[in-house]
Amino acid sequence: MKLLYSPGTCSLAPHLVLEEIGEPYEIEFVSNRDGSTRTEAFLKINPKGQIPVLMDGDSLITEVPAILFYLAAKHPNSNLMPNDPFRMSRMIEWMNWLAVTQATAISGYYRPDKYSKIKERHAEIVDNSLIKAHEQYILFDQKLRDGLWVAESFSIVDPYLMVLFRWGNMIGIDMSKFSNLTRHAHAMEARDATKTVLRKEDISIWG
Ligand SMILES: N[C@@H](CCC(=O)N[C@@H](CS)C(=O)NCC(=O)O)C(=O)O
Repeated sequence: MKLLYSPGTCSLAPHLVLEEIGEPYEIEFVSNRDGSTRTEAFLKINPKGQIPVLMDGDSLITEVPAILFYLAAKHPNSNLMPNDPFRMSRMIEWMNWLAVTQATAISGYYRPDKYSKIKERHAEIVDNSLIKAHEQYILFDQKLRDGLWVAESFSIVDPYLMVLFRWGNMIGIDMSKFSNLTRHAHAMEARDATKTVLRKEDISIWG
């Protein structure tokens, strides 16, 4: 299996899950910043022009949630998905929330040009992104008050939440005021797989 990734981006979530599974895998750096995701060769791999991409033999998988579900389903012994219907629905709820609402909100902070070609509007888009992201972190923190992990036990959505927590630090939000999210980030950081991947990507959760 090979993951096309760029340090600290959303590809960090599948990278963490690959490491959790503990079987050999490869990673290949494709920058999301220097046009590498827009080359003819890359667009043949992913016409959406984005990482992450997971390659497993002839199977090619894109979109963070799809990659995470693929990895969990392919490695049932790793217990990375709950069987209980309610806990499964909780995991999917968060997966959707992170991918659709929060990652989209934060993309406006980094890439306001995707939302308007008019440069004068970019500062407002960045401000709105920060406001929207902040609102979601408040809700995440409230929802996480009943337990350490999102779906009672550790699952594929927890690494993804850690990625989005890290992004909060990166965009200058004071994440320390979210005590439940901070506890979750510390629990993630304590895992061997997380330590290995943070070292490989040469990044920190804290900014
Ligand atoms: N919905 C996609 C989002 C992927 C995405 O936004 N990837 C970013 C890095 S986090 C990227 O490759 N950006 C380059 C670009 O959009 O030009 C997913 O869940 O995988």
